[in-house]
Amino acid sequence: MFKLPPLPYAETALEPSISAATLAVHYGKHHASYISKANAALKERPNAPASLEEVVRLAARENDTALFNNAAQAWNHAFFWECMTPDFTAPSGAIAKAIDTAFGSLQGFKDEFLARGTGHFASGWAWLVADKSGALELRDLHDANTPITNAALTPIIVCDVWEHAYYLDYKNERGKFLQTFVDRLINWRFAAAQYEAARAGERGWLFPA
Ligand code: MN3
Repeated sequence: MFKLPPLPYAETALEPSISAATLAVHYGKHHASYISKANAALKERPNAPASLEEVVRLAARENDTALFNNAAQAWNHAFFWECMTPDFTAPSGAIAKAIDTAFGSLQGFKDEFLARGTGHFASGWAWLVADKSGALELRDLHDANTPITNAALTPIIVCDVWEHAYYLDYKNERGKFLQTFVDRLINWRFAAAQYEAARAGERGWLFPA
């Protein structure tokens, strides 16, 4: 049985970029529901792995759609909360260099991430991922899909581009939400720790057991 992990900040902490009303529903209802539905699906699988990461991979391998969708959404949302902070941060050190190598500059990263996220059709997630060599790239994945099913990739940053992530605050303007995300919300300390894990061949952030 998995529990809804605590948010790493108060529901009001990201205002005005993300309102408490959005977080109350997004975290307290949507994320909580993915966890309870994943737990319900796991009742059908008495020998399921103990870690959510392994549950997601098992469900993907076996095409167990109900378990995969809910377990992956439970994981993706917990990771997404960690990718944001009320304290303004900026990339420095190794990840700053990797951003410059992959995108030309921080502005280049912001522009490409925004274009990926706004260009993504319908529900999904905009990811910054690293491979084992430390090269960064963007992936936009549909619905519940997640890079943790790809052993070659480590997730660095994600932004939820499902409408429930921004509709209360930005209505239909996903681009404005993504602009705020890249300009103000990204937790570059967390991103740097993920990046170091990727380069060291370590697992990075894990869903709380
Ligand atoms: Mn969501």
